[in-house]
Amino acid sequence: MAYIVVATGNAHKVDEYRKLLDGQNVELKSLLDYPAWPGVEENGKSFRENASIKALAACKYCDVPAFADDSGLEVEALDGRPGIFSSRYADTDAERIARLLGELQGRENRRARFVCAIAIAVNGEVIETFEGEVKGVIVDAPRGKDGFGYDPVFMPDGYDQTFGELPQEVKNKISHRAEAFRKAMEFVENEMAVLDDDF
Ligand code: ITT
Repeated sequence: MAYIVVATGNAHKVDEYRKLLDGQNVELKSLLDYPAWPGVEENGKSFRENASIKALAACKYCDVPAFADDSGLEVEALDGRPGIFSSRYADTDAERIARLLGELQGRENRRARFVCAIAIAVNGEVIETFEGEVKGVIVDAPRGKDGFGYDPVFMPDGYDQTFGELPQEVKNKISHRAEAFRKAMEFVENEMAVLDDDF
């Protein structure tokens, strides 16, 4: 069976992608399967740039088609922060959430969106990037134990539960990652003739 590498060391992302790929005739590996992976500096200025940097580095290192996801939370009242620095905002998920809630204390505007950029790299080249988003609000205190990152404080529009409370199947239908991935899959299916040798 053909396999593809998702250029992430984040086990939660791998889990979400594995479910999104359910039923496809492709095996998913991640950088967790490459313990000697040296890492790559995410020094891009946008989600798309960072996704491209990660996808390209993994494609070259693993010598197979790779895709990468750079994602994060943009908060309106913080002028879009933490944005591409969502992972680097603090050391642990609990600290990231505590810092976010601290910065939002007393702010009326709780609007935020999760963004995900996916880049696909084949034969040492980034061939396309895709973006997805999900809009919602930041709640006052963490709710729910599911998901990862900022999930317990993010409530998507149209729901009264956070991503930490909603079943993973629901998050995987409406999330930024799911939307970007749907676009990526559509592209791969349409371009299959070109990519057939590689996928
Ligand atoms: P890789 O670079 O190895 O993929 P990472 O976790 O560092 O792993 P990013 O650089 O893309 O990934 O940072 C994304 C951060 O944004 C992530 O660590 C979370 O804090 C947050 N984030 C992204 N998607 C999320 C989601 O679906 N739910 C909650 N938080 C999310």
